[in-house]
Amino acid sequence: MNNYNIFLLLPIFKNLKFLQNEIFNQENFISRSAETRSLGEALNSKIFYEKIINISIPKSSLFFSSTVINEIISNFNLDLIDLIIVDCSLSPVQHRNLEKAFNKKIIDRTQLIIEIFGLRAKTKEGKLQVELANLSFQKTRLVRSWTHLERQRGGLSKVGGPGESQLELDKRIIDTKIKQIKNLLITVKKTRELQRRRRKINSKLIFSLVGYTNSGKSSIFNNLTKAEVLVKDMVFATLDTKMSLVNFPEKKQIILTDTVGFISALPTELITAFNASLEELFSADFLLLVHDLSNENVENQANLVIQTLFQIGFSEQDLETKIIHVFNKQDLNSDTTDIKIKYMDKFIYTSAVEKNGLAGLKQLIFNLLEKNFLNINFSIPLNNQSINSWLYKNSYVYDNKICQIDFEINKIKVKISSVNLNKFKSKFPHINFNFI
Ligand SMILES: Nc1nc2c(ncn2[C@@H]2O[C@H](COP(=O)(O)OP(=O)(O)OP(=O)(O)O)[C@@H](O)[C@H]2O)c(=O)[nH]1
Ligand SMILES: [Mg+2]
Repeated sequence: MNNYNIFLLLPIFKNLKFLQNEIFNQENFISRSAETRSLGEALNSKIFYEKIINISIPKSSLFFSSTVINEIISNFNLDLIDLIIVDCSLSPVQHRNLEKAFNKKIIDRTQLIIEIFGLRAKTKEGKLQVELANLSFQKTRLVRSWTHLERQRGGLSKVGGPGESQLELDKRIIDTKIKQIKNLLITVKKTRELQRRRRKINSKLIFSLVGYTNSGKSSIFNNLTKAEVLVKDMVFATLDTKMSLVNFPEKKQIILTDTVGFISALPTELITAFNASLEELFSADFLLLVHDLSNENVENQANLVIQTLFQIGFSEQDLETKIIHVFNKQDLNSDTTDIKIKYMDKFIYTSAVEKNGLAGLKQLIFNLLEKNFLNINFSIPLNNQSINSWLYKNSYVYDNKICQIDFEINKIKVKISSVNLNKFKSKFPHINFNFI
């Protein structure tokens, strides 16, 4: 989808009963509509017309009332439009009827997000995941329209017909494709697990940048790692997880990962399909939750991210210990007095663009890293090269002297991670040491 002229229809609901936590309400309307605009533009297209439509009860057959539809047809020149985006979830019936009424291609919010993910996916895994999401979405459409046809036939569901067999055939084709993709993704998942295990063996702490789309995760990632991940003022700039080492004093290192951004009403098809990427978050020792302070809806966005983390399987205790809030874009707004967010145990303010607060963020990470290290005094038989070189390779040696009492012994003081200390103990069980 490229260079389309888009007509954006933004429903706003008067009756909160119909919100189902995903549609517009008066409270978040402005930031939600700005977000949808950027979603539309993410298709490399132009928002040509835009209309806010007040709705009290959505019509089951057309979503909008026929008065609204006629008004749109007579007030706008639809010939200039290639695509209509309706910012909510449409049922298959509403979708089909609206396309007929406007005689235009229509997509709803779920399709829009899947479409953008499709444009952004670069790796084989990313592409497979988007295809899986798309097929799962199509499948629900087929099943629902099938139910609809059954109802039309007055409940004679056992009687077959040409429409029925075509639908069954389509459904079978989709099922086969879904199975194939799932099998391919299982292989990808196994490789990831292997990589994860290897990383754990390396005993480096993993910090994952998570947060709402466009909050500045990649900007922070690039600043801390000197990598060059695409940074852009657009939603879902990052789709595929990126990973890089960050160096600290005393030869310490962490692994930093940059991940896909979250958004309100992220289609469940996408959450399921992107499970493999999202699972990557579980190996994180800490989650750097990046917030965009310049967005007036920052509190809602933060709560949504936390809610999504719950949804994918993090426990309350995980989040309490793992979350570090990073309030980014401080250059645009430093007033956070009204923001109420959970798990505020650890937090920091940054501006990735003006490079403020990044040294503080590194210090915060370093302090957490320090907590994970132990100060040990080893007593090593003099000139035992293998133990010496093991220690120099796997720990930070800050003192190495011949013992003043027993001249056959080297006293080596190090900072070592608990994982590496355990390795040392099993490799060299006869060596004495004490904690400093
Ligand atoms: N003023 C200001 N702009 C920032 C700051 N950090 C990031 N930005 C801008 O915000 C936009 C989004 O930044 P990204 O780093 O791509 O955000 P992201 O969270 O990785 O976004 P997705 O990958 O799309 O989820 C870019 O235009 C950045 O230049 C900041 O501290 N201050
Ligand atoms: Mg990014």
